[in-house]
Amino acid sequence: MTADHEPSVTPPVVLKLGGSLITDKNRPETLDDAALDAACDAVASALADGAVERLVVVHGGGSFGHHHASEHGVSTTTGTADADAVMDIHGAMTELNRAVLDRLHERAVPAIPVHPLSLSARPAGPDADLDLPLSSTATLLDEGFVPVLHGDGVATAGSGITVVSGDELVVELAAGLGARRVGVCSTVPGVLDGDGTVLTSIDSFDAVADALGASDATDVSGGMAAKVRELLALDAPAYVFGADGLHPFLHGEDAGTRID
Ligand code: IP8
Repeated sequence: MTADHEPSVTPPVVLKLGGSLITDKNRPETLDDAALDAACDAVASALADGAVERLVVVHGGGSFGHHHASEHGVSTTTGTADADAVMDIHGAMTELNRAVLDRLHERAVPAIPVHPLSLSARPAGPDADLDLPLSSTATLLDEGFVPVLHGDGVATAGSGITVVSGDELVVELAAGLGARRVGVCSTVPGVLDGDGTVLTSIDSFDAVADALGASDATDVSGGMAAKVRELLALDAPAYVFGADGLHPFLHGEDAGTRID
């Protein structure tokens, strides 16, 4: 970065790396080294070849956050007032975040952590939107960095600390930053119908509700149905894809299931 760096006006791409992709979700606090390396390779090459100018990365919890959240009985709707429980969950997520950052740095990606627990809040009321101030992330983008957020604990009016999922963060970031494309990369090749076939596109929740099952490992944030619901609410086209879809997605091509 130089002192005369001109902020770009190109809207950012928001990419979520699912916790199920980058960790071994069935073994506590274990990375999936090969998958994380491959994802970081794809991100680094898309930035290096100019396919993506401005990128925000969000990662999920996988066997880091979900394991601790589940042990302490904390979810997106059930909070805790126990500081030790919060530190277990947040500590595991910052450890995973550090691993993601390290691997991006090894590939010369200027990745900077943004920890939602320190920024964000859930106001009172069942329909209240997550409050995620975006000036830090927007300024990091303008300064040429790649902000890396993650599912985390979040201060919640009347409930102590609950979980904020990476998907909620993706929705807030995409809407608030005016993202041009949103990608959710996980271990499945897209959103599957009842026969296990990847749906090419989804434009209404009701049309696919029956086909969407629950996540099969510990996931306190709701699985695929919740993801689709949240992504449908966005203006920007969103894509759900597996590891093979990351390169095409970052290069502006369709990948997995398009949701809009
Ligand atoms: O894996 C949840 O994020 P997600 C993070 O995106 C924690 O649902 C703290 C369990």
